[in-house]
Amino acid sequence: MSFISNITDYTSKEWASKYQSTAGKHDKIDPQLIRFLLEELDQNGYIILKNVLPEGTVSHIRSELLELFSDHCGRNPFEGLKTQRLYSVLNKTHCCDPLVEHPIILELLDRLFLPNYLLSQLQAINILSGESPQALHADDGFYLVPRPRQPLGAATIWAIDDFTEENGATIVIPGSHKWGNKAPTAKEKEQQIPVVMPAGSVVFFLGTLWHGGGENKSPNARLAITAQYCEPWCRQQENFSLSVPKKRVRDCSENIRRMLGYSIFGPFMGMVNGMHPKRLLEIEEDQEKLR
Ligand SMILES: O=C(O)CCC(=O)C(=O)O
Repeated sequence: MSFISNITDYTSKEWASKYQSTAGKHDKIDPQLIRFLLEELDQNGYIILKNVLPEGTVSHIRSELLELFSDHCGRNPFEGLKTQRLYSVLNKTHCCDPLVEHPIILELLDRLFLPNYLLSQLQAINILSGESPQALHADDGFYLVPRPRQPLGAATIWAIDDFTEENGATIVIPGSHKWGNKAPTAKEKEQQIPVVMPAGSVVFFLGTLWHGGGENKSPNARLAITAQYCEPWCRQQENFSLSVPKKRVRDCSENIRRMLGYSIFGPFMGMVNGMHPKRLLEIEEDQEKLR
């Protein structure tokens, strides 16, 4: 029994025979563009892709999301006392799905993380007029692996309204993804810049980058969608196994099902009753046919 000659032999083996992995099967993007973006990402910790979404898509998403927010704002300054957050987005609308699985984003994630990386959370964030700046943080800081290190997660923030210096554009500290465990000093905070970009654009950044929501000094709200991703062996922030019913999962694309956790990280992390989790979707489908 010596097929395991080192530790990666163990984790790279996928035993599932019926449910072959669908990782990396999305539309391919020009490799030169991806190489260029990865270099910039390595240098600054973030990249901005401008005008990715057509205007019609942006206005459809805006009107759908604005219907779904309640009047409630955040419960603490981190959530934002003048910020509306829409959680459990996948249970409420599928209008953000194309953003979650945008081919450029998946192509970048394919290069950064192991196959069958996961969606960690999806939410819409509406920063209202008068909101204060959010505390700067690094999204994968809850994985208690000492820094500096490779990111264990990455995030997108899609602008559904224009992001401006006045209306709460996300703030980033370029290069801070390379820092150690310490938080930014007052001097280092002087390097922070707002991610100014038109509606329909996206900022993609590594989980190790220091960033936060900006102060909204404008009279209008700033709407955004954030999808965050993590390595396939890390715990997701949103407990999708408990929160998204199988019926709802079946309405999602294969990419999204895989990223919700209907996939395994070799040899068998993510199993259900010793089997591939996709089997659950099939069982439910079969039961429905019998009804
Ligand atoms: O809304 C933003 O621009 C950033 C929000 C953020 O980083 C967070 O809520 O963790």
